[in-house]
Amino acid sequence: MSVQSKLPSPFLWGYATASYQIEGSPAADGRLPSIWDTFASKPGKTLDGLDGSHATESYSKWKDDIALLKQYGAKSYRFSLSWSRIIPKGGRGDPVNEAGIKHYSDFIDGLLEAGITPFVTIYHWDLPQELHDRYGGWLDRRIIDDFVNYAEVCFKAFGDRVKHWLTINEPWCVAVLGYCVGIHAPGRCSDRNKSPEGGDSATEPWIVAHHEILAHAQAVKIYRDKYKPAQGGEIGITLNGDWCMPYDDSPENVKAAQDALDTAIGWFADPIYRGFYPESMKKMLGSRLPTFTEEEWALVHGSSDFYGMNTYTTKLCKAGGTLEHHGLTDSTFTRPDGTQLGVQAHCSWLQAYAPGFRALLNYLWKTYKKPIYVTENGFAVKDEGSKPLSEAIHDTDRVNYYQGNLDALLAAATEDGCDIRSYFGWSLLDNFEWGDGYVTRFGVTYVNYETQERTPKDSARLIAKWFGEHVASASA
Ligand code: GBH
Repeated sequence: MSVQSKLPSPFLWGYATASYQIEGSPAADGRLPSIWDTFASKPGKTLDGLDGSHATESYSKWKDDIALLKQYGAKSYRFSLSWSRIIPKGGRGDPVNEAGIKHYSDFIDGLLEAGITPFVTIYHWDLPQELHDRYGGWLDRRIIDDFVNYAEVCFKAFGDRVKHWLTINEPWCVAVLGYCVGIHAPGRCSDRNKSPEGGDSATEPWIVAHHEILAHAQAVKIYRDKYKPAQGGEIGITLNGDWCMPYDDSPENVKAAQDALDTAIGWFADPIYRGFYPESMKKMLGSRLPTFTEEEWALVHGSSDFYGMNTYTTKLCKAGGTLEHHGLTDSTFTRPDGTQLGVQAHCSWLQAYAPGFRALLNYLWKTYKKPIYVTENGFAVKDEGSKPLSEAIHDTDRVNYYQGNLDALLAAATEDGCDIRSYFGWSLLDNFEWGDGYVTRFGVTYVNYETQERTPKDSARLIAKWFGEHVASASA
């Protein structure tokens, strides 16, 4: 195979996880609850009624996780820090917890000793409960200064060794799932049966997103001004977003696909990379879309060194939906001729469709003109959780998903000219899948939650082999 048909070296490939989904040990070393501890412990909020109290016990088993990454040949590991371990009450006037810092510091040293580059998410959804109780968390502007203070504690403690930072994971999910649909913490929405504490699905998601964007941008400014000159790392945000294809070539469905992209991705990416909001969102929301001052626009525009891309699937979009968080569009996986777009995953929202992954890479590269870090991509095999281990580890649908998407990534990089610098599979381990509890499994490693035994699935071998064959050698 010629050099041109390989990915450039170094290419950061590996796996991603998030603190609340793997760590367990909720009360260890001074940690206090996050909104996810509170939410998941309420009846009916997770499919199996379980929360993250144990998960994969990675807080105590972190050396096993590093050994597994090493065994898989991973070059990089994307993980998130638990705010509640580092500043248990969360705020800028609250004490910093040295034991929490030491844990992550040791972990980072362990990764580096194993030759694995740490890729660190500062916030992956586990807000300290105290900040929610104090002023409503992301609903209040005070969150901006508290987030920036927390980020600075992280830069100071770990920035000598961490050169790849992500501020916030999937701000869309925080705003929409947490404050509009109410299926993620803190579980707010307009429906008082689901959210007796209050909530307004028509206004709160847009306010929350506004504060997320400002908190992200302010943290980036502080990093660039005070830490980057000496530490020399890079920083950005990571956005969820699936490729949106028109259901057919009718003009209204072509428009629907763009409106869906605008709301899924443009809501955050347009302000951050282009300095404006999508027209479709301004039209849809009017005065409910919070505006930025000129000074804030200057802060927000350009506030990400790269495009952080989490993506899983492709949707066929149709005009005429009623949900604003989908840009007033509907979507389906069933083509006009009745066939399915791809192989169905365990979760209803996911089908495998590699051409959509390639198309999205191209769209993001052309639209936002930033190097792309693929920070999450993965698949949950249907009914994997009810199969015996001996069957579950032969995860053919996941193998095919990764094979297809990795070939698509290579084509996007080498044939289409997209600048792609990382690929993280979601996830290293089966883990706490938020509202799905432990029912849905995304790992390339099977986890027995009774014994915490870890067993590699076929997909882990496929990915190691694929990258072994498709990254240019360092000297080339
Ligand atoms: C990621 O989110 C998360 O970062 C990660 O923590 C998680 O474990 C992983 O994916 C697997 O789920 O049709 O309105 O119900 C994935 C992004 C966006 C996927 C919302 C599900 C459902 C939208 N998610 N989507 S809706």
